[in-house]
Amino acid sequence: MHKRLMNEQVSVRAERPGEIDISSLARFTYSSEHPDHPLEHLIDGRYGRGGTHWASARPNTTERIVLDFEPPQRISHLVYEVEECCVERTQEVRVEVSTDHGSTYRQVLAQDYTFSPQGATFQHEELQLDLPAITHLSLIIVPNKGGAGVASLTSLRLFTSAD
Ligand SMILES: [Ca+2]
Repeated sequence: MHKRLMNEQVSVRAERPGEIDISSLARFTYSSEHPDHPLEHLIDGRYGRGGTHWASARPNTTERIVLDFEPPQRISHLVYEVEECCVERTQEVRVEVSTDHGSTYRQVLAQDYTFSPQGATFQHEELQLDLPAITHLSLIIVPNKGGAGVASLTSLRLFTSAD
C-alpha cells in the first residue's frame, strides 16, 4: 500500500500590509528555550494550528522574552498564538513596552487563556495598539496560572500602521 499523510494546515507567511520584519529589526533576550522548540519558531512564519512553537525547557516556570528594536518601531497591532493540546492549564501572557531603552516599562496587555484537551486547544489573540517609537517589547509568559505545564508560544507578529 502506498500511503502519505496529508500535511497539517499551516499558514506560511501570508503577506499582510505593514508587518514588521521582527527577525531583522529586533534582538532577542530570553530566559529559556527547549532545544526542539527554539525561539526562532516564534517568528518563522509558521503559525496556526500545527505551527512550530517556542517552548521553555523547564515546567511551571514564568519565562520572559524581550525584543530590543533598532531603530525604535511604531507598533499598531500585535498578534500572538498559543497551542496546547495535551494538558489542562491556564497560561497568562503579559505584554509590556518601553520607549526609553528598557529603563521603564508600561503594561499594555495581561491575558489569561485556559486550555483543555477536550475543549479549547488554540488561542489566537489580537491587540490594537498605538505605540510610537517602541524600543523594547517584553513578553512575560506564566504557564501555570492554573494547572501545570510549560510556557509556549506558536507565533508573534507585529504590524505598523500604514501612515
Ligand atoms: Ca511558529
